[in-house]
Amino acid sequence: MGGKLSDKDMDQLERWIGTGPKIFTLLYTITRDGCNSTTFHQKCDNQGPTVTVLYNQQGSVYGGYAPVNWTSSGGWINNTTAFLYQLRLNGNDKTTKFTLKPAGYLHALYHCQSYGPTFGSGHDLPTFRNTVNSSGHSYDCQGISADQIINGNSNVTELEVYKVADGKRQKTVEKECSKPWRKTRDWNEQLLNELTEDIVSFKPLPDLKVTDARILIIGPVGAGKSSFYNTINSVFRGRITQKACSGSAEQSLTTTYTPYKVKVKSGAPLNFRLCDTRGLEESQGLDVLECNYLLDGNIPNYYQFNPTTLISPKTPGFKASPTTNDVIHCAVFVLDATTLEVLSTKIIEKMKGFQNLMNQKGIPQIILLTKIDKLCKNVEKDASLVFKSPEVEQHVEKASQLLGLPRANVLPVKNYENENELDDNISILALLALRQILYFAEDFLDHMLDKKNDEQSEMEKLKVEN
Ligand SMILES: Nc1nc2c(ncn2[C@@H]2O[C@H](COP(=O)(O)OP(=O)(O)O)[C@@H](O)[C@H]2O)c(=O)[nH]1
Ligand SMILES: [Mg+2]
Repeated sequence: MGGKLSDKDMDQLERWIGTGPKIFTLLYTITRDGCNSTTFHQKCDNQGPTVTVLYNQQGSVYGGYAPVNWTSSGGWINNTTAFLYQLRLNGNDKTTKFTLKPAGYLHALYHCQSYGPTFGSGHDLPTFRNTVNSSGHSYDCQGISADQIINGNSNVTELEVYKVADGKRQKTVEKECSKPWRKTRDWNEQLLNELTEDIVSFKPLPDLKVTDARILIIGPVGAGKSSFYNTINSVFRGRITQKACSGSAEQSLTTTYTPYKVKVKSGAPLNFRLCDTRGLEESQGLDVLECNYLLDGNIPNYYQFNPTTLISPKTPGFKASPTTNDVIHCAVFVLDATTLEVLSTKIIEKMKGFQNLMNQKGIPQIILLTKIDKLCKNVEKDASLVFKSPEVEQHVEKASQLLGLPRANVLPVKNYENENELDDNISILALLALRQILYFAEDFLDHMLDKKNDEQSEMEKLKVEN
């Protein structure tokens, strides 16, 4: 059975010890083995390096690292690599390493049969006694008093001693994350290249004379709509780009209807447009009527939305007879994964209103679930873990329920936002989403073509009959 020390704590201790990867094996805990020095010595003597961890009632976690054996024969152990540390205060991370004073006593540890693990002369950190001694003077306390570390409470709820040996740990995340909730191919350069090729070679059906698949990007302000375009553009440009203004303004930064093109490095444009629009504020923001015009292709490219007057057929530039090129072929709702729970009912209702229109027109809908890096530390570090993260899975489920779309239509992404360089895994995730969006657009166009052909043959039949 494992102890209470998390992987993150072990990572921190490992860095402090500073001699490479370590395996932590629980030797002794007071809640399991009882709080007495005889048992402590039975279990922990002559085990080599150990780390002692104390957990108190106030949520403080602290302790000491002993680089040599504990023994039961009394006396001081002089050593230079032992240290004391704190990991948490009030349940929050607070990491400090207290090393031995260079010119002070090197009384790092005190061995005594009737004591628990004891650090420093004074002692700096005694255990199994009622008091915490702040008169210790072997370790450099950096101006932090013992009372501050334990937050005024010397009652511990647990004390653990781990044996620390060289070796690579299998981290809990890897264990937890071994089974994906959505299957994808192996994530490697080959997958990235294949996705890139699929998207570069994408062409809407020639029979419909559609040059570009038109994808409508829609969603609340700050969800990451502009960032998604920037992410896709960056992948194809081979460097981080910021063509679409992104930021964290309360009201929509984007107020024009911009059908962004994406170009590859050589400058050749790809055959789709990601149409950025204004956000979905509760009051202002995109309106159902405007959405209907957008879907039908009435709104001209680069139209500047007016916050006070709605577009109408009288507005200059209004496309009264749009072509198949102008209509929307796939709608993408962009939702911030971290705010799904707090989305206002007004905004949800607004999106459902838009969905009604899309359903009437048969336009496929996708949810792009952004900021998944903020849901899960593992995903933040490595985007390829996305389909193994239970947090992401839960949020995908939640998003699918919110708009009543199948789970397969919810595509998690992590946009480029804080990066200076491209990352293969972030790019793969974005391209997986984009390819799916293009496939849906293709299905819609295919359906339009069938309809057109059927209508034509009906007409011909009628001609023949007449
Ligand atoms: N951590 C994180 N931040 C993101 C992500 N996508 C967007 N952002 C940030 O969210 C903020 C709003 O993004 P923006 O694209 O302007 O949202 P828009 O209003 O929907 O166009 C910006 O500060 C972005 O840097 C993401 O996937 N992860
Ligand atoms: Mg925007």
